[in-house]
Amino acid sequence: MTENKTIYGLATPLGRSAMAVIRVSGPLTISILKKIFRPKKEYQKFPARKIIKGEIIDWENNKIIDEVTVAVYYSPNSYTGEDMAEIFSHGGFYLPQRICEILKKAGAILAEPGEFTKRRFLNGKIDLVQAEALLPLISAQTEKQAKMALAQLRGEVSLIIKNFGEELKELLAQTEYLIEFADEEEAKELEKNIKKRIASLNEKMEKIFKRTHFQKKIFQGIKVVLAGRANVGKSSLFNQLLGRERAIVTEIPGTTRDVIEAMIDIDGFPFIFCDTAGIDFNISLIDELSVKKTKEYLEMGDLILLIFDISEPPQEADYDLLRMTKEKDRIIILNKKDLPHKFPLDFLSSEPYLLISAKYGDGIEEIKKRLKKYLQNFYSDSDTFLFLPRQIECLEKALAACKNCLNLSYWESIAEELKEALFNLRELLGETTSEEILDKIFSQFCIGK
Ligand SMILES: Nc1nc2c(ncn2[C@@H]2O[C@H](COP(=O)(O)OP(=O)(O)OP(=O)(O)O)[C@@H](O)[C@H]2O)c(=O)[nH]1
Ligand SMILES: [Mg+2]
Repeated sequence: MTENKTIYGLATPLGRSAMAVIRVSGPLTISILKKIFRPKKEYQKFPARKIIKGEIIDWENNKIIDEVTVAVYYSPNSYTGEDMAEIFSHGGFYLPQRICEILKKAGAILAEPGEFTKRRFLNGKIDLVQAEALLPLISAQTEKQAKMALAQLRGEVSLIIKNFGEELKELLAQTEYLIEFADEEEAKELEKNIKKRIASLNEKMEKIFKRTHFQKKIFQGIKVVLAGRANVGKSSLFNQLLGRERAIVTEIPGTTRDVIEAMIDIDGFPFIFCDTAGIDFNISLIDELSVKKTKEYLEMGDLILLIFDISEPPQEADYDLLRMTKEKDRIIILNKKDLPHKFPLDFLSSEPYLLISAKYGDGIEEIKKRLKKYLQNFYSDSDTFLFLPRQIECLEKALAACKNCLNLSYWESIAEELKEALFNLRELLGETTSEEILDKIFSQFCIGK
């Protein structure tokens, strides 16, 4: 058990910076601090949650290491729930590491990745959904990603899950009463009532579950694949969407070989654009591999921007592309509108399209508008956000068990399914999660988190 050891960890990255933050947590925090920290003012007891000015010293030779400020938190009113200190030192490479060395010499041990948050979780300050939200929050690149993570961190999601759990507990108690005690008259009414409540719970969980698929995608970035024949203007459009010359554009067909990916933020939503090799360019081994890769991206893309050159009649590969992406979400784009049109529109069998000129940046805003609209079908700021695979899997299992109840007639079996549903919701919140899974989750964090 490392739980009652006193740990330290750097909460900020090493490197040139004005400041660094070093955290200490555990029962020896105060005695270690007394050894290594010389405050400007004398204190009987370090005041809680106040900024205390002073120096970090190497007490063995009385050398001053750095001028710092320190904040002290007493158990249970701290991040981890234990006694804690945060040392605000100067940044850079040397000083923060030197202070860590002093902490080690004074008896603290280096924290494992995520150990501060793990202790916070184990001390009951947050549940697992809230703990898991931290990593997405600090790695969020767009407004919506941050919003989704913050909603989890604030406990908004957990509250809803807890309410589902409470409802399941009540249903389970009623079902058990029904099995053990209810007389015939009473049973009829109760059976009806329980089934009705299970159906309603089922509906609520299903509503949330249906949104998780896209929430996961938003969290990871929506993959938009630009596809088309060689030379239709995929890379030109890619660059326009990015607002910079990221991909090489030439008049030579087959310019793009490997897939190029880049993330852009459209109104807070992260889109990962993938520029691909022209699908019809197939003369050498490299081309063959390029085409294979493009096809893989066509499979895994969330949305395809299917690009045709309006200045040329459709070719075999255009038909292939239309067919290959038939089942996918796609936006048809007719490029090079500035040139004479030689592309018959009946080729598209009345599927809507956007007419653009990638070279001159004409029609780009309309594409962005369409992308935003595409996501609005799957996202609302007031959603309940569950977007990590583990979370979705728990909800899915709970929902499946709840659904089973509706098709069962033996009340003993229904009680079992209700227990299974409850177990999975508790798993979601980390109430029944194994040490092994917890270790896996927290090991993805950085040391000082
Ligand atoms: N007139 C005109 N030319 C365009 C337009 N868009 C692209 N082009 C030209 O078409 C040629 C090919 O453009 P790219 O963007 O490299 O086409 P691509 O689809 O990426 O081609 P590959 O990488 O070879 O598959 C270049 O000479 C572009 O300048 C457009 O809207 N109008
Ligand atoms: Mg290209």
